[in-house]
Amino acid sequence: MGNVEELLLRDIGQKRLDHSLRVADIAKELGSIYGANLEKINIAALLHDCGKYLDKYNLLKIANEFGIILDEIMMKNLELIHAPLGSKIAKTKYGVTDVDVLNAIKYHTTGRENMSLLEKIIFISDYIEPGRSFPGVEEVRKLAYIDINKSVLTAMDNTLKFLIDTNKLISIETVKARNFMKIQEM
Ligand code: DGI
Ligand code: FE
Ligand code: FE
Ligand code: FE
Repeated sequence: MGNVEELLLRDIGQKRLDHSLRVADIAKELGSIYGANLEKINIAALLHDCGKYLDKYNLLKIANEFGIILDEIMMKNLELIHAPLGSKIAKTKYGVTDVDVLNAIKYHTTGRENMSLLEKIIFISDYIEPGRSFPGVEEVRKLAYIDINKSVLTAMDNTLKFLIDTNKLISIETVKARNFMKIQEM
């Protein structure tokens, strides 16, 4: 096991690490298809959930220590915090300096406008890795290998429907990201 994997095992546990390894496998497949840097993909995928290890009390405390500005949506959906927090942990604990990698981690849950290829690959690999069974995931899985933009847009639409159906708040970033992909498509 690599050093990164050992640290991750301690931080996020075996189940989350296994998920991250599956994300990395898919992300590298997509990276070869779309011509992205496989080393960056690997480290972004392995680390994308590195902020997910903390209990809720510590989550808020540590997010605060890292200077993460929490908006009301994040305060009411603590799940959203692990992405920006993970980006900070990737930088400080794992020594990642590449801005594209850090952004892929930061925006892997909500997406954002004008995502880079690396950001899209991490976002969609997280959504389609073989452990996932969301409604509609099969279509997104197929699309990912054919048209990454269409797959990202479809995943975002599915997530928005899911958030409405489960009475959740929707992050502004999630809406902006989806509208951006939709406008590009039109
Ligand atoms: O950390 P993972 O479970 O691997 O995956 P993730 O970081 O993509 O988190 C997925 C969850 O995030 C999923 O249940 C949907 C949720 N999510 C995505 N956008 C939003 C959101 N939740 C809320 N409340 N608001 C959003 O805008
Ligand atoms: Fe995540
Ligand atoms: Fe995701
Ligand atoms: Fe994940």
